[in-house]
Amino acid sequence: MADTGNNASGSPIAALATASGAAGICVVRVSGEGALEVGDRLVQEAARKPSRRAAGAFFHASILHPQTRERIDDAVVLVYRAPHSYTGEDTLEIQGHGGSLPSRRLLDAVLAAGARMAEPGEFTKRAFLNGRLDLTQAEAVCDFIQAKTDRAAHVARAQMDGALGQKIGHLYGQLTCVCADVEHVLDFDEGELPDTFLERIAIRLSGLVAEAERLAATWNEGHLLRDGALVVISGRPNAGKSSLLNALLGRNRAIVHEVPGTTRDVIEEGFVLNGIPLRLVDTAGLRETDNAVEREGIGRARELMRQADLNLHVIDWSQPCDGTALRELAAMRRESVLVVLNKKDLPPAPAGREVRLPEGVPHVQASLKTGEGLAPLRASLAALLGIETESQGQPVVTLRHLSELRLAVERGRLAVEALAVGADRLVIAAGALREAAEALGRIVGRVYTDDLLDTVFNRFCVGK
Ligand SMILES: Nc1nc2c(ncn2[C@@H]2O[C@H](COP(=O)(O)OP(=O)(O)O)[C@@H](O)[C@H]2O)c(=O)[nH]1
Ligand SMILES: [Mg+2]
Repeated sequence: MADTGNNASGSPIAALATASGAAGICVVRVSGEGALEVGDRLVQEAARKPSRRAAGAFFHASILHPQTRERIDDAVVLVYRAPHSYTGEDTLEIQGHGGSLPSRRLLDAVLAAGARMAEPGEFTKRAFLNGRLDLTQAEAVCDFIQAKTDRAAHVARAQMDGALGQKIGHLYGQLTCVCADVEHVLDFDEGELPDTFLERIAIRLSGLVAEAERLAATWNEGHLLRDGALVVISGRPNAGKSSLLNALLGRNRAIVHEVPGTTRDVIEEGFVLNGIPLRLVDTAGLRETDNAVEREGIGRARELMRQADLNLHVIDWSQPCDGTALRELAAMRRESVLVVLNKKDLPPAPAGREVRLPEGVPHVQASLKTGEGLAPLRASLAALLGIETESQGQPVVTLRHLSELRLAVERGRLAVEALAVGADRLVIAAGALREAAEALGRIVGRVYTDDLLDTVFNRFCVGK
């Protein structure tokens, strides 16, 4: 446990804040106690020493290497003073010319002037420790940088503004109140308690548990927004798998050919559906074969099918149903498959040999040649992935948040049950409520350990 309200400054850290490589400018950021003095050792002109400048000042200066006195570059220097900076510490931003060598030389000079290289996410970690943002806001910074779609960026931006942190913070506050009430009741004699007192606490608590459950249910969307969904196209050779990839992408990415076994390797393309990034994969057709290359391709296909968030299993409805396609289907998890009955422009297989799907398997009919059925196919795909609506800006949780929410829900329910039994279970209820509150506290970082901070900030890049 720790108090995040203090304004502690660490020793000065530095990192390149911009990506390395050819660019107009690069920004080296220095933060911590003594950051401005690090700047003093770099700036040549006596009148422009950063420690003598007011907060918000920016000026042009010649940058010298503090030991060799070599002129490194000229730069624009920005001065921030604690607590009014990203980290809450004294901070300098030095904007030099871009390019990998100039930026490396500038960073080297800054390190030689007394800063140490920052660890991944250390600037944001210091911002958290100085109470500039809560843990969910810090995590959102990383999500925002890594966002692959507008929708993901929008959700991350809202989380940076505190959308999730406020909800969790509110729940945490309420739960702490309930916990205090229960602990308060512990001091009473049983006869002194109003009849419905425990009942009223239990009702309040049930509402909080339901709210935690609602938040936990946003995990699927959060996972898809952050990690994307793996959608694997499978089926027998010539069923129309490559045609499906092309149709969804809207361009001829994969070779479509009447010769069975054309696609042997795995073809993967990015694709956005309702603001969710999808990894769409076309695979080798599933069949028995002596060809070693094709067999390898089929092996890879099966591996991907196991990992898929959704399998699009293509079946040619004009061909007599063969047992293999249905056996493949039976081996897939029901909730992760959508069958595409393709070639609807052709007559069906002869009577008695039509494709008959097992009861309850989600399926759509289409002709990937004419494009018929593509819109319902997209809609079913979205529905099965649980992304049919664009719930813009709703907070969505991560796996870390989910496991804490689950713990809170579990302990919350335990407390509700204990309250229902009555006064002799109050100690159990109070203990469960404390654990529930702590779980929520860890989500926003009101309660934390070094291990928790490591888990959160190790995902970051250096310089953020
Ligand atoms: N008539 C008809 N032919 C199709 C349809 N979809 C694909 N084909 C044809 O079926 C053959 C195999 O298609 P392809 O996409 O390469 O199948 P894959 O082996 O499963 O990747 C090609 O000659 C396609 O033109 C369709 O809806 N109707
Ligand atoms: Mg193919």
